[in-house]
Amino acid sequence: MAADNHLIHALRAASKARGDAPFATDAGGTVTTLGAFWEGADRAAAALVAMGVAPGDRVAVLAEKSVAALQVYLGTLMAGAVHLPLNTGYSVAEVGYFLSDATPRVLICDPARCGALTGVAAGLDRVLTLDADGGGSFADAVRQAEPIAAAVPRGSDDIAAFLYTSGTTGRSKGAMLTHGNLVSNARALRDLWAFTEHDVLIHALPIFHTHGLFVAVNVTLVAGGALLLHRQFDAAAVLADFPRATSLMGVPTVYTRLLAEPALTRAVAGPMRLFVSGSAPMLTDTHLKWQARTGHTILERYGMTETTMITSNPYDGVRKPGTVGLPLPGVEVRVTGPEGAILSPGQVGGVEMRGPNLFAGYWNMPEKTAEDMRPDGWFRTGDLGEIDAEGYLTIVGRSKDVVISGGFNIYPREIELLVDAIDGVAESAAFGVPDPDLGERVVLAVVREAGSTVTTAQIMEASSAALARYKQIRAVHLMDALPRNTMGKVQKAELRRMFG
Ligand code: MLC
Ligand code: AMP
Repeated sequence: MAADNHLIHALRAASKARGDAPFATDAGGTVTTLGAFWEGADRAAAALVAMGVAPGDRVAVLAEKSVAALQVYLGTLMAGAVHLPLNTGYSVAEVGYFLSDATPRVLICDPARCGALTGVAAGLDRVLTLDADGGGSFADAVRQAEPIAAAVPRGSDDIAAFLYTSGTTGRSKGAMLTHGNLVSNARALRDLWAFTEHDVLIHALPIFHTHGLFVAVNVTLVAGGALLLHRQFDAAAVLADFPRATSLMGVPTVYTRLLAEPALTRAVAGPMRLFVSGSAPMLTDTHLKWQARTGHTILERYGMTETTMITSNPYDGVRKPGTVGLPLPGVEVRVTGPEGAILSPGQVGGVEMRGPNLFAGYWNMPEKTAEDMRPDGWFRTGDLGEIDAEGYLTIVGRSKDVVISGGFNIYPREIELLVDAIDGVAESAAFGVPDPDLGERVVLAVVREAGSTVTTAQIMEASSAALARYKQIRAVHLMDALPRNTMGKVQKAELRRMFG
């Protein structure tokens, strides 16, 4: 039996004896010290245990970014339970799927969303509210709880979190991440990116994904640094924080939107220490514009939900625009051909990785896990890439049919299944086309049944109710037939060429 709680031990070590140091400053300027932050997390843990949450139970959270929401994350870990964050933009039907698949014991949700979820949350033990200003029934329970005496012991192989990632079949898969996965990645990134207790990170990303939670929050905590919390990304507000920050993490859209701000100058950005980008490919053009405007070279890294971070450009050393850098210490990366042969530098193939950051598998989907995980521990990422002579990886495409819009992944199959079910639709194909702001946006080609009068507006309307906003179809094109190859497979590249 583990004597300690592996992840909490790692995340909390740098806070010891620094209780008065600032940890989080929210949009209203309220500062929470490290001491107050952890005390709140201790109380959240006790409140969850008092509600009957036991080791291994899932605690689902659908809440806006706030200090209290971060305390729920850590409190859940301290209770020995599994953190299950959900995108606050999910539709009721989407949330219903996650609740039925992960069967959490408790759901903590934004009061604005809770009412509509009554039906889909009916099977849960408890549904509690938490708003971004620290109110709600869960917040009340936290205030009344005595701090937990000690975190429930958990070892490195115990599950810390479920993060849902969309699937090629249209059904999302719960990636199970262990305490060991998250500890190894947080420490590796802290050391690689030289994060210390003097760092102040601007945090304007959602906290229901790897980037905003396990990269931004875990790295800051493990280093003992501080966060400037933004409710959501607003370019002017982020820029206004540069003088009191050291670092920023963003998806490429964050950087292109900042570049559109006339106030972004070398003088404003100069004192910052580090700009990190990831979650989607950054154009070399954006790298070069950022260098010219600010004098800084963006540090691009690459990762995914199942693996957290895999590669990173160096902090000291050459950051090569267009590449995602070198494998993190302890992580192995290789590129393979269709038969699994390892390819030489410069050859394009499937990117595979192996390391302490690789997840434990998909919840309740052993067959899906086996599809992507080789018996010797190598994981097929589904990305296509090449490694250069110096070991830098470049992502050149994806073998999986996914659209990445503003750093959010969208699986076309999920949209096609919905649209195909609309009366009058014979078949559909969803695909991504380039978008100057979001990188890619979703477009749909539809073939109607003979005699059908269903309109593009009706198709957009029928699908929008069931999907989170970020997955919405931006344009519908009616066609007589979808372009197919001789195997009968829809040619999405051809559709992109026609409508891109
Ligand atoms: C918002 N919208 C999007 C969208 N974000 N549509 C498509 N793709 C997106 N990413 C919708 C809104 O609902 C709105 O719809 C309209 O687009 C315009 O909204 P906006 O106000 O301009 O967008 P904004 O809210 O500013 O969001 C843009 C963004 C955000 C880029 C800041 O999408 C974001 O925070 N992305 C980060 C995602 C992320 O953290 N990914 C990491 C995954 S982890 P309407 O119709 O209402 O006007 C991972 C692993 C790794 O990938 O390596 O990190
Ligand atoms: P997700 O499944 O949401 O975690 O998204 C992971 C995917 O995002 C990866 O498989 C890549 O396709 C993509 N990705 C992440 N970082 C980068 C990057 N720096 N460059 C290109 N693609 C990236």
